[in-house]
Amino acid sequence: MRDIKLVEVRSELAAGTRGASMGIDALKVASLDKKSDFFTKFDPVNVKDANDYLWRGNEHPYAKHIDGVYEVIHNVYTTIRDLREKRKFPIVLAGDHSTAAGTIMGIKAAHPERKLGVIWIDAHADLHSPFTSPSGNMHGMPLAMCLGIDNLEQKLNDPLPGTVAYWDKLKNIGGEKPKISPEDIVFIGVRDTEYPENYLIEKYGITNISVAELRTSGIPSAASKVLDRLKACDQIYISFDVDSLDTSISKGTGTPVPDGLTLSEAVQLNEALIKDKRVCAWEIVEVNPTLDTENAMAENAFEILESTTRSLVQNF
Ligand code: EXY
Ligand code: MN
Ligand code: MN
Ligand code: MN
Repeated sequence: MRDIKLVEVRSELAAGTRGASMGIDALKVASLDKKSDFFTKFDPVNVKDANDYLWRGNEHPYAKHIDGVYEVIHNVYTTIRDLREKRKFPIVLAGDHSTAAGTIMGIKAAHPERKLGVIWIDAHADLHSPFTSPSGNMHGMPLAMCLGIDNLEQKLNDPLPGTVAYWDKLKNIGGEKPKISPEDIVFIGVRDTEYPENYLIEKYGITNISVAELRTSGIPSAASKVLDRLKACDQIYISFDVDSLDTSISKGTGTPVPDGLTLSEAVQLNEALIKDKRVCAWEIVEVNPTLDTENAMAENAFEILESTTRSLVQNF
């Protein structure tokens, strides 16, 4: 496990429901229930969250707690940048999905010369900005942050100047330029989007491999199609949002959506994707044990974490 570094960030400022910050510890409880020694093999880095902003009230309509979200994303960015500069492979356990923006910014800052591809396994596109978000929950915005996109053509909201100032600061973490390009994103399982996101997906021709397509083509060929779509990329980051899974597995996540991946599809998919030598970081997010009486989501998420890491180690 010499090159893998476990990174924990118990963020929950940007989720719609409370409890995502406890997802990491729910994973650890699940590992004990499964009598696994997984967590004994790592000395994790714990990134400082900013959840105390939840008690300060929110002055930012359309981008809730963006001041705190900026802080935690910047903390993730510096952590990931430093790890990647030391050529470590970060496996990131996070709370809400907003902090994936920091992971992307950190990966890019360490090797700006390398084209970065993103495989986004999620029920959602997470392409909103404060100008378009229907909820103001920033876990729906990480990809727009990294693309540097405001999407004013689809403007729905009028964020305050102070909110826009923070949004601009967020987009410029790790440098002014966009960290990724739309053609370097591949969605898998995205099935719950709003029209401002559909507009961007359409405008940039972003590929989305649906659950149905995954089933028809089979995981191995779907995985190679995804990796081939990113053939121009030198490095690839995989972001796994547990709400990509089917709601029959568990409701233990903030924004569950029916007709998702089965556990074995998710295991096989991540095991196949992570074998590509260009993959440089893997992240799992949005486990919320407060929404799940028997911790089923954490148990399934842990199985995906453990099998994906095993596949990675076998291919180092
Ligand atoms: N698109 C919806 C919104 O922006 O409010 C739902 C976003 C859910 C985001 C979760 C992390 O994937
Ligand atoms: Mn997400
Ligand atoms: Mn470099
Ligand atoms: Mn999601």
